[in-house]
Amino acid sequence: MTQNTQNYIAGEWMKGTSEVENRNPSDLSDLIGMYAQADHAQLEMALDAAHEAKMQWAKVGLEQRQSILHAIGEEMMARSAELGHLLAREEGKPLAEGKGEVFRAGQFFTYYAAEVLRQIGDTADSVRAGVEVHVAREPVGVVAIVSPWNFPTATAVWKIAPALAFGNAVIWKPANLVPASAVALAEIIDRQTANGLPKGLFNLVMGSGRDIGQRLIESPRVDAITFTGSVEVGKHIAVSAIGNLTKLQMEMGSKNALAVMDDGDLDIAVAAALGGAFGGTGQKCTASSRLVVHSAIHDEFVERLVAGAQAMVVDHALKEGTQIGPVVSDEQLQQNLESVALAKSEGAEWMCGGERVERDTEGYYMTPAVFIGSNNQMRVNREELFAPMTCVIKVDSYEEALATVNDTNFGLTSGIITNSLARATHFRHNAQTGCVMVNLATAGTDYHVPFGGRGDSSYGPREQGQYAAEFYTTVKTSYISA
Ligand code: TAP
Repeated sequence: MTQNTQNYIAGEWMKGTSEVENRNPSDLSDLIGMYAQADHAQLEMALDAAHEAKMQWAKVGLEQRQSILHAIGEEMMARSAELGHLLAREEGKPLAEGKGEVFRAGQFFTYYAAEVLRQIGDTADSVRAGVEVHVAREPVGVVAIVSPWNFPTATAVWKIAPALAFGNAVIWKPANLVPASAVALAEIIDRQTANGLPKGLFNLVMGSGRDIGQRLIESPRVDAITFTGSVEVGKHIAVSAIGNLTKLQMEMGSKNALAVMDDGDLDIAVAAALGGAFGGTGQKCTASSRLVVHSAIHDEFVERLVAGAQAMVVDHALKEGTQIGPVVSDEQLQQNLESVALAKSEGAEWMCGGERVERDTEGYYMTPAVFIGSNNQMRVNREELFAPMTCVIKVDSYEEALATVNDTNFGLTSGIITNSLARATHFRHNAQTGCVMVNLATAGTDYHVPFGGRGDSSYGPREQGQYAAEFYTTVKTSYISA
């Protein structure tokens, strides 16, 4: 279990000038700890250390770099039950989801350990006789990472692992709601300083987004910013980054739709809808908050969906058998209850859930909500919910379903349930999203292939897989006269 509650800067654990309370959203009487908030001077120390350490990292042989990344990943996977417990305690996701997230994050490290050796350049003949051309990728430099609370370990690691693999230094500002899992990860990375990881290559600065986050993304000493979070904060970061001409990558909000066709398998459809809408308590960028359902199977689908939602166990995240934990904070709970009220006021028909519930412990529990009779012009179907809540939109044809799926400012994921190869293929080609799922939930993605969206969902190069090299490296072309 994590020992520290401090920032990790230049390879040292450091107190901040103030502290923030971290409580378990399943049980508000459970104080996880008081966590240090970095001040501006400490951020400058982290920047100094990162610039120095990236030069040392360049001198570390690739096999050693691989072994360091591998060791981090292996430790995360080996300790996924323990670290998943901490994550569940801090963020409120059920134990199995917490463990799964940490294990997957470990796999990111071992995957990027392999990528270390795939960084080979190109050569070309010059148009000039006697001149040879080399094209190589070099690290972009010092990378600022700003991550959200909903997948605190996974979203951070899918940035930290490629950043280090491709030769960069990192300054990580996690969401202030989830400092414990951040510190636990920093402790694992810190252990690798004994194995050659330069001190200062990885730095953890905790604090609020408005203060330390803002200062970090505004710093001219940052070479690249990668952000996952809300569109609102993303747009704000973009203005600052463009002002400094800082390289930028962002993954933001979404409004994913799952289309359920009359020729689809209803068992698959109901399972995909329940998992997509309510997995992660609906607090995920890939959540199926719109279910676009063909009228021919609408009533049967809704009956089974509602029965499934009502049967889900909403309870303390650390209890075995819990399927939906609490939402992360009181602010999020109030926002969710407002979304439920909004759906009702806009004329959607309430079927179940959307109510605050009391459990043995004081926490932020809400039952999974299903609405039907909604249309795609309702605000509730246009704005991201980030809640255990979904709205059914009834359509009469595949064409209407596709048009509805695409009628959004976002474009992260979409899905279709169909047994028609022709429809699946047409949907794959015409859905305006970065990820498309056929006969699967809109959630659940792999780590070795790109992840990202279109529209307001994403900005800049894709994350994950080999595509991450686009963001974490910069290309150098050398001309050599023999
Ligand atoms: P945000 O409120 O946007 O916060 C994200 C991060 O930005 C936090 O670390 C936050 O710090 C920080 N931040 C806030 N204001 C800042 C500023 N002015 N300058 C620099 N950093 C600042 O998002 P959230 O509530 O944590 O997460 C939910 C959102 O993330 C949803 O919209 C969701 O869709 C999105 N998300 C997207 C994806 C992908 S891959 N598309 C994945 C997960 C989540 P604090 O800790 O102080 O708030």
